[in-house]
Parts: sequence; structure tokens; C-alpha cells
Amino acid sequence: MNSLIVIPTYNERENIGRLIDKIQIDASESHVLIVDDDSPDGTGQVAEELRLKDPERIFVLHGENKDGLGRAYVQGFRWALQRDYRIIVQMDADLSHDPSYLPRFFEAIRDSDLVLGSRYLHGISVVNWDLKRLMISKLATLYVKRVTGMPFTDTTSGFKCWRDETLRSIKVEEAFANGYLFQIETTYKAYRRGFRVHEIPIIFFERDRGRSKFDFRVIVEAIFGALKLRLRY
Ligand SMILES: Nc1nc2c(ncn2[C@@H]2O[C@H](COP(=O)(O)OP(=O)(O)O)[C@@H](O)[C@H]2O)c(=O)[nH]1
Ligand SMILES: [Mg+2]
Repeated sequence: MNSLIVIPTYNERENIGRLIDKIQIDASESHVLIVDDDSPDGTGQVAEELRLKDPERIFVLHGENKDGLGRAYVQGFRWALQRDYRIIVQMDADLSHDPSYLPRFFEAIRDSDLVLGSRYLHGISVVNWDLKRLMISKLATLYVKRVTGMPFTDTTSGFKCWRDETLRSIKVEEAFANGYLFQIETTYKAYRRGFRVHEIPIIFFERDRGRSKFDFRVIVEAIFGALKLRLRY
């Protein structure tokens, strides 16, 4: 199986090495693409050092500006689709997404076109979030379900596994959104085209190092954007 794990990074110097070590154990066959946006903390250099240690498996793209998560993923997916990867995973760099779930994604993608890692499939599986953050995320999910009609329990999760043909078919390079809305947009396009989208349960661990980049603006973008998606696709 020809798989690539795409990891966007912005100021993840303390996390990226630990994550790559874990991926090495849990998905030793997979290639990894780090997409760094010229992080001021030097994540890009750390990524280069990791690449030099294992140049057949680890690749790095360096963006010039912090253009947001959606744009970083579009760059990474384009790179993947220009090569012959059949399975493409997206995950955060901050260890919120545990690589030990990767084998389950690879298993589930055998009879799916897109697999979503869900924090809400069996109750609430989030570690170390305060009540405010949890409420925002849960309400956002309910709202998105209502507006878009998607039946999934977690539409803003960033731990996902794609078949290459699904990404090609939804024309992922034309995705307009950033932040959480990027996750909603790409899943919605796959859902609307009738692809088989399945959820598997994951436990999400809030980062213990570095800082979250998401703020109020990203949430507002997602609220209005979900309506826009419904009108556009
Ligand atoms: N390349 C790139 N990565 C980003 C950007 N914004 C966030 N990320 C990465 O996207 C992932 C999720 O971001 P994070 O701040 O942890 O969001 P949260 O988990 O929702 O709090 C992390 O790996 C970040 O380093 C960006 O503008 N460019
Ligand atoms: Mg995070």
C-alpha cells in the first residue's frame, strides 16, 4: 500500500520530532510530508534534519507565509497527487492525533473513500479541553450537521484518511476554506458526490507543548462558511 501522511506545521518545533518517531513505529511503511509555513521557531529546520535522516521516506515543503491550514493542505495534497500515493492521511503535528490509530484508518479505507477520525462517535473522547472549548466544538458540529445535512458526528476533525481518487474527484486544489471550514468543505464535497464516508472513533489529546493557532476568527469563518458551502455545492 502506497500511503502518505501529510502534516502541516506552524511553530511545532517541540512536537514534530516526537510525532515522526511515533509514526515510524505505528506506520513504518508510510511516507511523510511536512508542510511548514516558515515557522519563526525553526520547525522548518528541524523538519529538514528529520528528512536528512530518512530521505526516502520523509519529505518537506516550505511555504513562505503563514497562509493557514487549508492552503498548507492544498499544497501537500497537490504534491501527493502528482506522485503515485493511493492513500493520503492528514493529521495535526501537535500529537493531538495519535499515530497508533493509523493502522485502523488503513483498515477502514479498504471499504471507504474517506475515513473520518471522530471525537464524538462514542460520547465525548477529548482529553484536556476546558468546558468552553468543548462546547464550541460540539455546538459547531451540531450546527454543521443541521446546515449541511451531513450525518457525521464530527465534521471539524482534522484526522482523516483519503483515497487519492476521492481527493482528485472533489478537486481539492480548488478548496477555498481555511481552518475548521477546510475540514468541513472537503468532507462535504465528498459526501455530496456520493463517496463512501465512514467514521472511526479516536481519542483527541489536547497538545501539551506549543500553542493552538485557532481563534475566534476561525470559528466565525466556519459558521458563515457552512452556509456558503450549502449554497455553493
Ligand atoms: N503549515 C501551516 N500549518 C498550520 C497553520 N495553522 C495551523 N497549522 C497546523 O495545523 C495543525 C492544527 O493546528 P492547531 O493550532 O493545533 O489547532 P487546534 O488543534 O484546533 O487547536 C497543527 O499541526 C498546526 O501546526 C498554518 O497557517 N500553516
Ligand atoms: Mg491542536
